[in-house]
Amino acid sequence: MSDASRPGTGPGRLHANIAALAELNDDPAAGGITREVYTPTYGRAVELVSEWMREAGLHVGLDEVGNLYGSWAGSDRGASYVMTGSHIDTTLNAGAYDGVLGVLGAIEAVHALRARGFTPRRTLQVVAWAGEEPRFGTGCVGSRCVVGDLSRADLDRLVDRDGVTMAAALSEAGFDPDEVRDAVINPSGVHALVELHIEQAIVLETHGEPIGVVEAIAAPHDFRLVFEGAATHAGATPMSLRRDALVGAAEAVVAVERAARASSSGTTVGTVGVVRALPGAINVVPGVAALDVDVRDSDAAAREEVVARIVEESRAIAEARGLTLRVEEIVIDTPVTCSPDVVAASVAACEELQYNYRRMISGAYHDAMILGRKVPVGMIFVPSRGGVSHHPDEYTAPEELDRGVDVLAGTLERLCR
Ligand code: HGY
Ligand code: MN
Ligand code: MN
Repeated sequence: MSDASRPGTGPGRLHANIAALAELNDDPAAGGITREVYTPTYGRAVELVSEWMREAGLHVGLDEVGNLYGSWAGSDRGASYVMTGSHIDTTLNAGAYDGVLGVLGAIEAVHALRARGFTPRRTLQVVAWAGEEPRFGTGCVGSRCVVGDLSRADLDRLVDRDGVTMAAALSEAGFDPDEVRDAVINPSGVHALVELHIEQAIVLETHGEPIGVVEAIAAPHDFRLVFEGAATHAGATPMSLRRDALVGAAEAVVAVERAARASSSGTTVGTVGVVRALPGAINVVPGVAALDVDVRDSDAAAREEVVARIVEESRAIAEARGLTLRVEEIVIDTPVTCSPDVVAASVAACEELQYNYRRMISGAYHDAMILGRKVPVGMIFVPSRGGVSHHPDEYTAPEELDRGVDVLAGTLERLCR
C-alpha cells in the first residue's frame, strides 16, 4: 500500500522521528544511545514524543510516575479501552529501536487509522511507559506502578549504580514519589493491550519472516550473589592463606552458564551482567564480590530449577573456599501467556495484509509482561538485523518497521471496534 492510510507515508515520518529521538543521548562518545528514565535528556524525549502525539490528534498527559499517555477518545465512553505502546528510555549504549518503535509506531498507526477514516468505539491509549529498562536494578518500574506493584517504600529501595533512589530521581524530574499510588489503574477498565517491538533476537531473520506474533513472554528471576572473604595485601598474602571473594564469584559465573545450559526446558537463559569487586584496588585481594544474576524462561518451573541449582552450587563454592555467601532477591516475575483474542487480531491483520508471520515466544521482557498479569495482552515483533539489540548496531530496515506498524494498525482497528 502506498496511500496516505499506510503508516510511514507521512513523508517517512516514522523513520525521521526515530532518528530525531536517537539524538537525545547522554553518552554519544561511548557509542550507542544512553537515555535513562527521569534524566533531563529523557525529559526532553518525553516533550518531543508528547508533541508527536498531539500532532496525531491524541490528548496527552503524564501520570504521577512519568508514564506518558496519548488518548484517542472512543465513541462509547462506557466501553473498556485499548492500550498500546512501549518505552522511550534506553539501557546503556543501546540502539535506536528498542521500545521506541512501540511508541512512535503506535502514533504512526493512529495517523494511518485516521487517514482511512476509522473512528474507534473503544478509547485508544498510546503509552510511553517510564523506566522499562532497569536503571534502578529492576525493569518496568512505570508499568509496575500502574498495576500497583510498587509501594512508596519500594521507591526508596530501588537504587541505581550511582546510589540514586527511584524516589530521588522522580523528585528530581519534578514528580512527587508520595503520589505513586495515584498512578494505579483499574485493570478491569482495559479491554486489551498490544505492544509493537523489535524482536531483539534472530529467529525472524533466520526464517525470513517479516512479522512475529508473540504467544508468551519469558520473565526474569533476578538475584544478587554476595561472596565475602578477606581483603588482604595482594603482595604479602601467600596464595595458601587467601579467601579471595572474586575467585569464588568467578566459579559461580561459570556455574550460572552451566545450570542454564542444562535446563530441563531447553529455553532457560542465565546471565551475569554486573560484577562488583571490593575494595576494587589492584593491590588488594577482593574481600567482597557481588554478582547480579538474570535467569529467564517462559517455563517458570524450569527457571526455578535452574535458580535453585545456581544457589546450591554457589553455596558449595563458598564452603570450599572459606567464603560466606548472601543471596539477595532482586525481582521474581511471572511469565505471561498472551491473550488468544489479541493474538487472533494480529493474525487476522497479517492475513489481511498477506504478510507471513511466525507465532513465537519473547525471550526479552516488556511492559506487556507486567500488564499481562491483569489484562489481555499481545505483542507484534519485527526482525532485528543479526539478532543484535541493546547495542549501537541494533537495526531494523524502514520497510520492516512499516510492516510492523501496518499489523499494529490492523490489530488496533479490530480491538477498538
Ligand atoms: O531486559 C529486557 O528484556 C528488556 O529489554 N529491558
Ligand atoms: Mn530493552
Ligand atoms: Mn524494550
